[in-house]
Amino acid sequence: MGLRFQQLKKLWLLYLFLLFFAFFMFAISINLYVSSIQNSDAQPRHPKPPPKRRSLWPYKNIVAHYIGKGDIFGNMTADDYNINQFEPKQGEGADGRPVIIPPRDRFRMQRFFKLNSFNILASDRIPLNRTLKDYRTTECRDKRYANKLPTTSVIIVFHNEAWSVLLRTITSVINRSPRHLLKEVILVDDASDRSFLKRQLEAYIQVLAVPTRLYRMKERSGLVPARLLGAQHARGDVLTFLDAHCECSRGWLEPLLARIQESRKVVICPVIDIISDDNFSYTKTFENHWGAFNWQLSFRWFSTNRKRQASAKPKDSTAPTATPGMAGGLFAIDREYFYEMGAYDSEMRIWGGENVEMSFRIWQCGGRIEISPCSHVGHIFRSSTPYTFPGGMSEVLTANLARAATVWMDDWQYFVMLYTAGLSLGARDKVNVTERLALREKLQCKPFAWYLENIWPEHFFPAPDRFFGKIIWLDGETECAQAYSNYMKNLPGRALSREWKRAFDEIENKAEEFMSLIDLERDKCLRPLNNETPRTSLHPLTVGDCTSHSQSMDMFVITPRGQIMTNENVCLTYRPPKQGSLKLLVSRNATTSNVMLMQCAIETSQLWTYDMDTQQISHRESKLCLTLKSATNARTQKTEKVVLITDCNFKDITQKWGLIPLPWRM
Ligand code: UD2
Ligand code: MN
Repeated sequence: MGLRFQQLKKLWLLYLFLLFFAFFMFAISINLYVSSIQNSDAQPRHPKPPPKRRSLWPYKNIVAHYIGKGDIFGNMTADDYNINQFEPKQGEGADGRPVIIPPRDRFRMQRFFKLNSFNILASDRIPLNRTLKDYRTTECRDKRYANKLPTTSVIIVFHNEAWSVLLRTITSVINRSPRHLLKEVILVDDASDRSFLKRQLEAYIQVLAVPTRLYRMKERSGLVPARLLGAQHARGDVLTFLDAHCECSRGWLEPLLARIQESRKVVICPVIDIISDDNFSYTKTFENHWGAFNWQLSFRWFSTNRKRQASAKPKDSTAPTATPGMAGGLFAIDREYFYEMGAYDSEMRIWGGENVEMSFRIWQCGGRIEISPCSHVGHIFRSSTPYTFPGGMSEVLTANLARAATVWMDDWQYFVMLYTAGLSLGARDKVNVTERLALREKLQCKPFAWYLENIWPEHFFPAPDRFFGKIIWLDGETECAQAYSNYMKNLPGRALSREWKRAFDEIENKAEEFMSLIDLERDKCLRPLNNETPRTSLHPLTVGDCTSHSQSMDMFVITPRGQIMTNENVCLTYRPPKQGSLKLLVSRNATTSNVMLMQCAIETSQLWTYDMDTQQISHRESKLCLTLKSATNARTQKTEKVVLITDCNFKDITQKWGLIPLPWRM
């Protein structure tokens, strides 16, 4: 009897163990599955600004996002697609706090994520009027605005937006805007097919405290045609555009309207805070962010200090900052000025490009774009697109970008077409932009060169007084390296000139010859050590093959002052390793290099000189030379070639570099 009991007990234990093990494996596989659908990468997408937190280094780049590929709705059914599970719980998400989904709902949460590319279960638990903190600085809170400000129509366009998210956007607009300033809310449905966005939405908006009207596009067109339809019906003095997944925080509207009252030629944007796509927490971002575009014309945030050009008083922390580019979704503009300036390019479809076009157009045609630090609006940044892209995602996006580039970028249109994935010079012939060119003529807009020089002087694009091309390592053996060294060594007066400009001019004369001599297999070009885009943090450098990767970072722009820049606003930077916290950063990169690619700033650590006589590139301040060395990777313990700076020695073959220009304009 005692024996049977013992055996039974063992069996039970085994059974329990197996059960536990099976559950464990199940949980792991679910997790793996979910991360696999969330991490796939493909097309470029809008980046979110970084949350407000301290960093070790004052300049940093902003993480960008990539759209997941694959079929959008996976195993979702029509019911899943049309179901509205909004069920608010008192106090959930209050003050912008995150929502925690109970374990029993985790699987459903992951399954439904794909429908909107955000965690709809979290949103469905938060009341429409959830509280947020006051994200403004004391100065902003204390600022008094005139009682009589222009009125505004808030225009929200959407395609298949989730119910709770759309209505929370509208509710936050109504609850946090002074009633006398908010003329109306205008919704434009870009041919959604979710059932709750039909009658149910129509009925809901009837009872709102502010007149709210809904217009529908006859067929799916994109955010530009939808916003144009909304604008047509607007009666407020100012048009305020918002995405359909935002939350306006306290005091968001007055600074925008006040700035337009001050100057009707200002297009004014709020600070865009982050609503988490995962738990719907609201995170404040830095107020001193501004934006511009990379070589592929994707919008990017930057955080280096800019002069607050908008204000007469130099130290007014409430004054807006001028920004060369706008994110595109959230801004206010005087209604008449919107039309005077050519509204939008109505040929732009679905998504993308319109923010590029508007940024260039407003600045080049005499207006301004600014960000008001006192206006905070949260936006859900998603890492993939939840909706369909009729016409194909890259086709639509490149057609929109080709229109913007052809109309506004003059010589630089060739640059973006040559070096942008998806665009080619042929893209130019496919677009008909006659009307937009006539608009540019009518408004007597300034050239793109003016925009770069005056509005975005920190830019990292090529320019007539800059070098653009590859930096090749002159190992002394390849034909190209030899031809280059010989040419340089025989230039009269070369030893006296340390001017980059002189070098650029001399090289330009021989550009074609050097380019034809480059041997893609044997010549070695300066480039980042790792293959990823050095957009975030710091990246060590090496030399590698000189193949022209369209998006890669082995193409450099050198300014006459000696900044060596590349795409994404990163610059060749001297990082002395023994400097307190800097040491930590360098060692995290797991090599011993003291030269990195990192965000450009006007800094002596980023200024270099070129000696035509010895073909050395040296760091101006320390007078150390750029050298190719073998180093041990601290993490992998492998020996790899890294570029760093060491004492100069004109005989040292590992210190010789050549500039090979690439064409960038016609
Ligand atoms: C950003 C902008 C967005 C727009 C876009 C470039 C922010 C916060 N957002 O991307 O406003 O400028 O860059 O084009 O700056 N929509 C339609 N029809 C469509 C596609 C989109 O109505 O065919 C709506 C959509 O429901 C949303 C808005 O347009 O309300 C913007 O779309 P998004 O949120 O997918 O764009 P986002 O934030 O990635
Ligand atoms: Mn959006």
